[in-house]
This record gives sequence, C-alpha cells and structure tokens, in this order.
Amino acid sequence: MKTIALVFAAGAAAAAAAAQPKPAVTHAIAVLIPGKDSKVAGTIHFKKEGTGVHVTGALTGLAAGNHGFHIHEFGDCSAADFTSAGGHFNPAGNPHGGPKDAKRHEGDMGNIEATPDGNGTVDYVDSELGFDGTKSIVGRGVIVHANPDDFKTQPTGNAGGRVACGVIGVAKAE
Ligand SMILES: [Cu+2]
Ligand SMILES: [Zn+2]
Repeated sequence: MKTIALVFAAGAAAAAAAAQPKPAVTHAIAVLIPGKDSKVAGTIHFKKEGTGVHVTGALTGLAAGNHGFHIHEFGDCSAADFTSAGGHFNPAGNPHGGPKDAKRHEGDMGNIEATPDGNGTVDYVDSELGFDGTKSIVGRGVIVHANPDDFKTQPTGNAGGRVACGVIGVAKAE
C-alpha cells in the first residue's frame, strides 16, 4: 500500500509541474566578445520595463566617437567577421532607422558613444524591444560596429565592420 501511495504522489507532483506555465523572461543578457583585430568587449543587460525594455551596459576597447549598435537576426558569433549574425533584427519588415524613428528595424538601437579612453555606456528604455512572440530578442545577436550609424542608409546605417558580438540569453535570476 505504501508503494502505491508514493507512486501516486510522484505522479501528481509531475502533473502539477507540467501544468505550470514557463516563467516569462524579464531580464536577458549579452556578453560581447571582440572580433578579429578588435579589443571591444562588454556586457549589455535587457530588462523589461513597462511595455518596453531598459537597455543598460558598458563596453571597453572602442575607438573614440560613435559606433552603430544593433540587435541582429542571429545569435551566431561564429564567423571571424561576425557576418554569421545576419542582418538587423527586423520582424516587422520595416526600413532601417534610428531608435526614435516611428518605423525602424526592431534591432535599431542607435549608436554607442565612446570617450577618448575607449569606454562607452548605454542606458535607455526602448519601446520596440520585447521578450515575447515574434518580437522576442532572446537568442538574437548584439553587434557593435566600427563606424557610426547614420540612421538613413539602407539597410545597415553604413556602420562599417563588426567589432564585437554577443548572444542575448536569459539572465540568471538575481
Ligand atoms: Cu549592426
Ligand atoms: Zn537597422
């Protein structure tokens, strides 16, 4: 009788676990690695805030000035020049633009400005980014470019080569 009771309890626990929905992602993270001939590295956090996502982080090893900063379609940093990350993440089929444009690629996060000592930080809330459905940035790539994004040239912003790459993953709970 005891054995039967244990088996029943285990079965009920498994059923309860299966019925529970997966917890929604509210915090994702990308650790960026430098490309060939680059020293650019850093960490970018993505945290759900209201209906958007709060993007924060810091990079080192940059040349002074602005650098295009995007989410690209693939979380694939395997190629030496990071072309494996594909083009800008663009699930809505929009033209390229800047983060404040009404129509833009979802991945168009603008520029990161580096100080003369090579440090760049980002801290803004992006209303286009999300963690759910076709808009989900989880599993996509973050790319930092050698040159500034002009927010106009299609489809890349003319931002030049790719100097750092990271994969957006689910962050460990704090
Ligand atoms: Cu890019
Ligand atoms: Zn774009």
